[in-house]
Amino acid sequence: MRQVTWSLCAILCLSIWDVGTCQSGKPVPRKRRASDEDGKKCSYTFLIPQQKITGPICASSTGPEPDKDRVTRMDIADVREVLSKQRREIETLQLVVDVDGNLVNEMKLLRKESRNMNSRVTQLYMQLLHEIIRKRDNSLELAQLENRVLNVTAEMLRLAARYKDLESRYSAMASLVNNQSVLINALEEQCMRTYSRHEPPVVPPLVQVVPENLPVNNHFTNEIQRNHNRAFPRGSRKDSSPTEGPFGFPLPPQVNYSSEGPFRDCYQVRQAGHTSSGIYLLKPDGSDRLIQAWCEHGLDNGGWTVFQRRKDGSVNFFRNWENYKKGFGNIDSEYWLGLENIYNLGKQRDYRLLVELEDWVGKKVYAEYSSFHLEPENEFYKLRLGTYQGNAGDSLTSHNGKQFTTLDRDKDAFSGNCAHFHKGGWWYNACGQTNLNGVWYSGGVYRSKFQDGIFWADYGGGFYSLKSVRMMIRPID
Ligand SMILES: [Ca+2]
Repeated sequence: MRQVTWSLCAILCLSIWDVGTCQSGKPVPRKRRASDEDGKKCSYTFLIPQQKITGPICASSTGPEPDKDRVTRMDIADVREVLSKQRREIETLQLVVDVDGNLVNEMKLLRKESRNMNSRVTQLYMQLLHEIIRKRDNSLELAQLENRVLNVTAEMLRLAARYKDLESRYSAMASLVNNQSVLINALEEQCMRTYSRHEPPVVPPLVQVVPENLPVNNHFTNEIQRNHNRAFPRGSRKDSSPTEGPFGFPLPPQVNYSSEGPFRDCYQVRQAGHTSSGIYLLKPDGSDRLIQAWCEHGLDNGGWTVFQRRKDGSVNFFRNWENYKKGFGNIDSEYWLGLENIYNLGKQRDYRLLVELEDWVGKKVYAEYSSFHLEPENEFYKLRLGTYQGNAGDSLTSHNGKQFTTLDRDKDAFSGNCAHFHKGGWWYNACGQTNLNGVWYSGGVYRSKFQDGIFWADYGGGFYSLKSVRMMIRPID
């Protein structure tokens, strides 16, 4: 029974094996049957070893097979050999599969690494692109700067050429001027020679210098102070302070401007209650013009209308008739109120005139005239004065009754035009003992061919130019 079982197992194994071998087409010469010539079917012979039968016998329906189909030990050995060979091949294949698996992993790693590398390369490419764009912008900017430098350089060259051209033209002009100066000098000399041959030069007589009144140092100061104490009886201001001038004149006030008015004169301004000196609006009776004038309220109870002031040489007084008629200058500095305005003021009522003079050591003197007014323009603003009192000396009475003369209108008693010699406008005689509209010289004594400074002959002489001057009027009390 055990032998039958083993035989069946062997046959089963062989049948499985032969199915595989037949399907793979390998020849098995000793097991092939005659009917297998077409190679598609296999048949097997079952070999049952001889054994001693001790039980019932199972008979095959087909009967015993011939010997040629029996499986031998050799066949089994062959089968085993084939099996081991197949196993080795399977192992080999397994190894190959393992190797392939490793390769796949490596490939995956490589792909991942490749993706990273691609990302990195893209990033670097963008950086490179950005850098290229930046450099290109820098290049453009550099090119623009270079163009600008070139333009500036060209402009500099053009200016240099222009400067050189101007320089040469200036040299030519300077040479021409020099030649003309020489020519003018020659003509002047010729003119003077011709002039001197025919008649003596027409020059106004110099006013007499008054040595005792020269404002020099202590002697002058004491003299003036003494004169003042004697000759200024009204004492004007009771509230004089140490900061005021020697005659109670206040220090230069701050500019005060009032929009009230207009008033007929500064006396009316004072009567209206204004006590601050400054600029006020006036409109004299019979005049259709509003004017501004400086009202002095810090002197002798105030109410003085200032129509002329010199203090620093800031205004040119060598002007024509029209200027002197209408007025000029700055009200808070040097100015001339205008002949027509002075005429209109003076015809309102009876006025007196105060002339205030200051020398270069800070001392002030005055000359006062008991009455003052001007004739109308058709009388060329003839000066009308009353009697003198004061400590400056009377240098104005000699001008009383004289008409006004300017550089373009000669109404003086001199053969020439006094305004030309004294460089101002005034009621010149022939020509003058005073010239308060002359040239403002700094320092007092001045050098000039003619007496054209701001002088008051009786106070310093004709060659001492005063530091400051004011002329003002107020109604007679
Ligand atoms: Ca004349």
